[in-house]
Amino acid sequence: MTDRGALIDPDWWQRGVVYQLYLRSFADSDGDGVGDLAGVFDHLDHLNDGTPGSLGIDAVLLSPMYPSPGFDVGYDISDYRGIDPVFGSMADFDRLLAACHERGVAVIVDLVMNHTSHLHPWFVASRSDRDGLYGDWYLWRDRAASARLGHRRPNNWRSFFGGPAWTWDSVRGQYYLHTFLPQQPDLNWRHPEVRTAMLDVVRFWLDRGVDGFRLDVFNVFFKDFDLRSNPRRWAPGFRSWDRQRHIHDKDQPELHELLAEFRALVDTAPGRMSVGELFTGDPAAAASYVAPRHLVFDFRLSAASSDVDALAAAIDQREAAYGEERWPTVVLSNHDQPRHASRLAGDPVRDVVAKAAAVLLLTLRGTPFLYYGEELGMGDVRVPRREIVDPPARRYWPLPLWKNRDRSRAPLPWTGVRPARAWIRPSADLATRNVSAQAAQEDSVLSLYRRLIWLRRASPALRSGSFAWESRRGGVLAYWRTVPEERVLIVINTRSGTATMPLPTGTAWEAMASTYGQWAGTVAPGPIRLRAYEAVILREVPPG
Ligand code: TEU
Repeated sequence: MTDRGALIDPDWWQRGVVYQLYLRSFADSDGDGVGDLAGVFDHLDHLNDGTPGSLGIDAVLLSPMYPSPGFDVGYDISDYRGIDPVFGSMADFDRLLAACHERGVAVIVDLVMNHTSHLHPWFVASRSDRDGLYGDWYLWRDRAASARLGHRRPNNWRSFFGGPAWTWDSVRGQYYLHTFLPQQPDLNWRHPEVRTAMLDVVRFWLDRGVDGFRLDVFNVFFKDFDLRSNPRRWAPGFRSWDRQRHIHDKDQPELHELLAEFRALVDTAPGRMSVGELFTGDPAAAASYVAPRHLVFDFRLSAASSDVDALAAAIDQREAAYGEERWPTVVLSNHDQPRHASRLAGDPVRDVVAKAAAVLLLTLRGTPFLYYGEELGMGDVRVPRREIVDPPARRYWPLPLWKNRDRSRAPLPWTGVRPARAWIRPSADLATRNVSAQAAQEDSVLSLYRRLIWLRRASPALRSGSFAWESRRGGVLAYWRTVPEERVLIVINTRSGTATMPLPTGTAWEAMASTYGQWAGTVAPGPIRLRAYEAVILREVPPG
C-alpha cells in the first residue's frame, strides 16, 4: 500500500493535464521489445521533473497492465489483481506509483469491466458448469426456438469487431455474448456477485493507492433485460454493426445506479476521479454521464477534420452538450484512433499543424488527455499486412471498414536509434523525430508542448476559465478563456495561407506563447497577421 502523495492537488482531475501512456510502447527497460513499468519509472523525468525542462503533466493514464492472453492487446484480462509479467511485477507497479506521487503526478489505471478474457477463471468455470457458482456470471442463452437464415442465435446483435455478438460454446451447449472478440465474453452485470466482485477489484486498486480509473466501454455494461433485437438502420458501408440502432445493447437505465455506487466508492478519499470511455456516442450522451470528479470522454474532436467549420461545429456541440456546469475532456488522439498529426496534416506541414493542435488541446475548456508521442508530432505508421496485430484490422483487411489501430501504437522513440526488438513496427521517421533530438531544439513540437503545459499551470483562465468565441471567420478560430482575474484570447489559423485577425480594440495585449515563436511581450494594437497554421495565445493586460 502506497501513501497517496501529499503533493497532488485534489482538483487535478479538472485543472491538470493527463498523459495517456500506452505501456507496451512507452519505454522498454529490458530490451524484450515490449514497454514495461520499469521503463516508465526510468523515464519519469520526461513526464515531470518539476521543471519546465519536462512536460509537467499532472497525471498518467496507464493502459491495462493486468495479466492477459493478449487477444485484444491487454483489453482481455485474465486476472484483475495482477501485473502481466511482460510489464514487470506488482513491486514494480508499487514503486512506480510511489515515484509518481513523490512528483505530484496522479496515476489512473484502466479498468476493463464489461468483459473478461475467455481464459479468466470465472469464464472457465462458467462454461464448464452452468449450475455452479459462476454459471450466471456471463450472458449465456440457448439456441432460439426457430432458425432464421440458418442460425439460431438468441438475437440479431453484432460484435463491434465484426461478426455476430454470439458464439456457440460446445462445452456448455449454449451461446455466450461478446460485444468485442469471442475471446472477450461480456459479464452479466445484473448478477449481484459480479457487481460485488468488480467493486472489490476497484477497492483493491484504491487500497494500493491509485488516484483514478478509466472505465473501458462503461455504457455497454448493461444490456436490455430481455435481450431484444436491435432495430435496423440504413448506413453506408458493409459493417453490420453500423446497420443497427444500438438501443438494446448499450446505454440501459440500470447503469446510473451502478455508476453512483462506483463513484461513491471512488469518492471516499479526496483527489480521486474516474473517466468513462463512452462507447460510440455523441457529446450529449457523454455529458449525460458526467459528474464532479467523474469525467466522460467525448471523442468528437478526435474525429473532426482541420476544416475551420468542422472544428468550430465540434467545439459548439461540446459546449452546448456540457453547458457551463459540466466539465468536458479534450482528446485529439488515443490508442484506438489515427494520430491527429497524420489525420489533420500531410508531411510537409506536420510539425506546424501538430503545434497548432497542441494549442487547441491545451487551451480548450476541459481536461486535456495528451496521447504519448503527440508531444513529438508523431504520425501514423504504415503497417504491412503480415505485421498487423490489431484483431479487427486482421479480420477486415483489405476492406476499408476498419482503421488498423496499430498505426497509432508505435514505440515512443527516445533516441534516433531503431530499437533492436519491438512488438510493433516503429515509426519510419524516428531517426529525426525522437525525444532526444526534439529536447535539444527550441522550436520543436516537444519544446512547445513543454512551454504550453507550464504556461497553462500558471494560468487560471486556461485551467478553469469559461469559453466564448471571438471569431471563427476566414479560417481563423479565436476564442476566450476567462476567469475574473485573467482574460486570455487564443487565435488559431487553420489554413495553409496567411490570415489576418482584428484584435478587439480598447485593450492592450501581451503574447503568452505562439507556435512560430515570433511573438513575445507586448503586442501592438490593430490586426494581427498569422502565418500558415499559426496559433498564438494572448493575455489581456489589465488597464493601469
Ligand atoms: O474501446 C472501445 C472501442 O472499440 C472504440 O473505442 C473503438 O475502437 C473506436 O471507436 C474506433 O473505432 C475500448 C478500448 O479502448 C479498446 O482498445 C478495446 O479494444 C475495446 O474497448 C475492447 O475492450
